[in-house]
Amino acid sequence: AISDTLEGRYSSGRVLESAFGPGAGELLDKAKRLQIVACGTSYHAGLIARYWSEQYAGLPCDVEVASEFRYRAHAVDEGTLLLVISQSGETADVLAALREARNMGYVGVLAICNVPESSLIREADLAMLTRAGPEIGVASTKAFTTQLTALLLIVAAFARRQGREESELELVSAAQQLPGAVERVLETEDCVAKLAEHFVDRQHALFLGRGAHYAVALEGSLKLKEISYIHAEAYPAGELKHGPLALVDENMPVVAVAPQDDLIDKLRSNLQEVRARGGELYVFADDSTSLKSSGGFNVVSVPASVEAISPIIHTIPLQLLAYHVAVLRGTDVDKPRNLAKSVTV
Ligand code: F1P
Repeated sequence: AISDTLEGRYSSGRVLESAFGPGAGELLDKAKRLQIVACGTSYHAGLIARYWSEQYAGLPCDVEVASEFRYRAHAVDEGTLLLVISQSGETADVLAALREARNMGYVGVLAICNVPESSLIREADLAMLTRAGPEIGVASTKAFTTQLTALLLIVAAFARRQGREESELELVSAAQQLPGAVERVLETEDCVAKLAEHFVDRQHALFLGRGAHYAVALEGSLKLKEISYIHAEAYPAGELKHGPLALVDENMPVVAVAPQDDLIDKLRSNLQEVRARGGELYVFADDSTSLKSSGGFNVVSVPASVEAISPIIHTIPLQLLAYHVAVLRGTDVDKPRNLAKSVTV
C-alpha cells in the first residue's frame, strides 16, 4: 500500500505538483502555515505531520481533533491552509469542520483520503489520495502508514516552497526507503507475537514516547484498546512523573517507543522510575542502539531507519502487538465491539 501511495509522485528528489491534482501550485504557494484536523488514528497522523512540517519545512502547524475544532471560535492567521485527514472521507465531525472552516478565512482545503468517491474528496480544493483502498477492518492500520507517507511528500513539497531544497531531497529519499524498511520491520512479527503473551491477562497498559514518537505511542495505545479492549493510555515520557507514575506497579506493563540512543538517554530516568516500582518495561528501540534486555527490562529491536520515516516504521510493531494480543484474547480484530468503520453521525 505504501508503494502505491508513492507511485509516480516524485522524480529526481522533487514532489510532483500533479500529485495534488490540477491547479495545485497556486494554492500551495499561498500556504504560510497549516491547520490539520482529523479524528482518531487520522488525528495521530496529523500530530506526526506537525513535527515534520516544523522541522523540515519550517512551516508552523497546528493540529486539532475535528470533534473539538467545530465547537470553538477561531482566529485564523493569514495564509493558513486547512489540511483534512480521513481514511473514509465520510467522518461526520471531519466534514462538519471542513464546511464550517469555509467561512473562517482559510486559503483553501487540502485533503488526504483513501476513498476517491468520498464526500471529503468532492469538497476539498486539492487532494492526495493514499491509494491504499478502504480498510478491511474497522481499526485503521494501512490507512495510518499511507496517510503518513502522503504527509511526508506534502511536507517535502512545502520544504521546497520554503527554500529548503535539501530538506525536500532528504524527505523524498527517506520516502523511497520506506517499502524496504517496512519489509524489514515486518520480520519482527515472531518476536512481537511472543511479547503479546505478556499482555493477554493485563487490564491496563501505559505507552510512552517523545516528540513524533509520542504520537506513535498514542497510536499504539489506541490500537491496543480498540481491538483487545485493554485499557491503554499514552503519555509524553516526561509527563510520567506528573501523575501517571502513581499507576505503575507490577500489574502495569509500560511500553516505551525510544528509537535512538539520545531518546533512550532522555527516557532513561523515566524508565528507571518504572522499574523501581516493579513495572515490566518493553522498549521498542532501533537495532543500532546499545540497549540490551535484562530482567523486567525487555528490548524489542526494530530495524534502524532514517529519522524522517522512523515514526512510520515504529508504528508497525505496535500494530502487530495489538493484533497478536487481540488474537490471543479471542476478540474480533476486524469488528471491535461498539465501533463503526466510519462515524457518520
Ligand atoms: C476516523 C476514526 C478511525 C478509527 C475508526 C473510527 O476515521 O476515528 O481512525 O479507526 O474507524 O473512525 P476516518 O475519518 O479516518 O475515516
